[in-house]
Amino acid sequence: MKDIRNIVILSGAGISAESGIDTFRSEGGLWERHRVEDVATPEAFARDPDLVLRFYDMRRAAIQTKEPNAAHLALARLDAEWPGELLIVTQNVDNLHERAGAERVLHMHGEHLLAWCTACDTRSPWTGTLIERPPCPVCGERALRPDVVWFGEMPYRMDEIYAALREADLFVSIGTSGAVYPAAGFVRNAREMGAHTLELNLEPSKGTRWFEEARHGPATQIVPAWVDEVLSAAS
Ligand code: BV8
Repeated sequence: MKDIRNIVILSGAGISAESGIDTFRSEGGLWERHRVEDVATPEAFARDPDLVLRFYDMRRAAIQTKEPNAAHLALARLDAEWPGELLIVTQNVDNLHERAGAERVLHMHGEHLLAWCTACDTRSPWTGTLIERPPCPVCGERALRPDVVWFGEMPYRMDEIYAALREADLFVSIGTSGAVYPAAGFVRNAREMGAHTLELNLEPSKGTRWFEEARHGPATQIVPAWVDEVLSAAS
């Protein structure tokens, strides 16, 4: 731990599971009840916008009734106390990292609580619904869509992510199945750059073989324990 200065953390749906937010691939998960190609692709939005807008209106409402858990709070503490570089790259579109107090957070797949106007290309804070086609607060056009990255679309701020991976001494993946790219490839990028790699997940992920170290269990247990370890080693 002594020579660890720069940390990159990748989080997925598993870190928010114990806050009551559905994951995608687990028993009864989102992708069991909805076909990805029906609700999370630009083609689906063109084909049946009501189905897609209702899907995201439902999830946007749901996350606003949930609270950050001990794993989110532990990462917020690490963000506040870690003396070196730290970047929390999340695949999650919920805002529980920020609600827990974390600041160095990057949403590579977008955010539920933003609406993107496809007419004037601005993003506006949004807590309500989009199904009724409300006007854009900036240009007035009724051209708002969820500000999330759908399959086949380019994730956000990839340059910043690759730059942080290049400088990372430690790459930690939390609560993700490693099923979706380019996020699932970050462990190999980090490893090629000489970073130590650690998986914290309920069970081995699809990419578990790429990690030098893995700890398995509920995020609310294994993440606070790991953060205590890291901060006590740093002091
Ligand atoms: C792109 C936003 C071009 C919307 C999402 C290479 C090979 C094969 C395919 C591809 C490839 N490159 C690109 C593709 C295509 C595709 C892809 O990966 N398809 C997969 C299905 C094979 N990727 C794309 O289309 C991406 N765009 O590639 O553009 C490009 C190429 C190169 C470089 C730049 C651009 C865009 C993908 C983004 C799609 N949008 N989300 C929304 O949320 O609705 S993806 C969405 O699903 C999430 O954001 C997340 O990324 C993914 C779900 O994964 P997880 O978060 O891991 O959740 P999951 O349920 O799967 O797993 C939960 C894990 O937690 C489990 O392991 C479980 O054990 C664990 N867990 C559960 N409970 C707990 C726990 N752990 C701890 N504690 C607990 N309590």
